[in-house]
Amino acid sequence: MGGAAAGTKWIHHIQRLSAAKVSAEAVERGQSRVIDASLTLIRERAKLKAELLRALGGVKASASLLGVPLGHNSSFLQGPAFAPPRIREAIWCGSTNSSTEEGKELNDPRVLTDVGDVPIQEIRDCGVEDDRLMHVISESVKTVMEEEPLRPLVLGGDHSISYPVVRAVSEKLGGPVDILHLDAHPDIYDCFEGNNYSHASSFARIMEGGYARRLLQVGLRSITKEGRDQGKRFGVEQYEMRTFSKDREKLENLKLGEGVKGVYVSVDVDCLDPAFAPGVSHIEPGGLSFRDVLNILQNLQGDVVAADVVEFNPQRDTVDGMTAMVAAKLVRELTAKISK
Ligand SMILES: [Mn+2]
Repeated sequence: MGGAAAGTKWIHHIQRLSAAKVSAEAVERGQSRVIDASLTLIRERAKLKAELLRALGGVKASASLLGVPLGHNSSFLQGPAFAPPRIREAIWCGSTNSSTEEGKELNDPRVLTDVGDVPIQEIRDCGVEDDRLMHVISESVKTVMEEEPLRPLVLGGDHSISYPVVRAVSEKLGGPVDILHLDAHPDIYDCFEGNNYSHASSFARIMEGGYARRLLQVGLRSITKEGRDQGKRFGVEQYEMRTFSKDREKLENLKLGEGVKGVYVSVDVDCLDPAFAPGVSHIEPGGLSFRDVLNILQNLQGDVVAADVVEFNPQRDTVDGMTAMVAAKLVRELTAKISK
């Protein structure tokens, strides 16, 4: 599976529908109904979870998992579409306990809830194109934020989903956020292989949209001239692995989000060295250790309003699901940052 061929594998159900002589009006009607039902699903789940927290009282912010099983905007493998259920399974794996490192109890619904997945495949099955699909993802995120005190902790999916998620967070909060982006790649191509929504272009869309004031990219070690040029163009603070030992002290003591609407954290699992996380599409040696990432996250000062963990590819994981556990621990520690 690779390149354009992979991109066509799941899409264009619309062609099947038109081959079956379904009218354009009927297709449009079907798409609208499916999208309405999808948003209703998320809205009702979010409400269900939030009602309990509001009744319990005293919760200022609570992480709520929202799965976005989307893999077709990847330039290589599409396995990240299968990640959300594997990450959930690993979060609750009996091999470990339910506390975060600093002692928050994940079994407590005031700390962590789950509103399920955006039904990406079902929406695409009725021929919905990406402009509209991205809009549905944004609306789903806003729907979760509507239900205070829930804050979205998004399970990808490939990295293309960060664009509609950050857009929603910024629009909902009414201004830009600061973004801490951990990744081997800057994902800031103007357009990649003809796809504006490519997982390699999501941060170009975010910066163009004005959804971020500061964007800090950490863990970079696969960056082209265009990646650096685009970084300069958008004023991105790019921290490359080759200078990490020099930058470490600064990155392990970050203070972000002052004067803006908060902090968004986007973690591409491939920010980690493949020794720690082999289950990713783009194996890129020379990365961060898991403890480096935890030091950066745990010491981060700022109000984390939402986050995502993306690009875990279960189809490339070890047989014992090691990377699933790694992704799950990232989610657990991000939960600790968000919930209060
Ligand atoms: Mn990456």
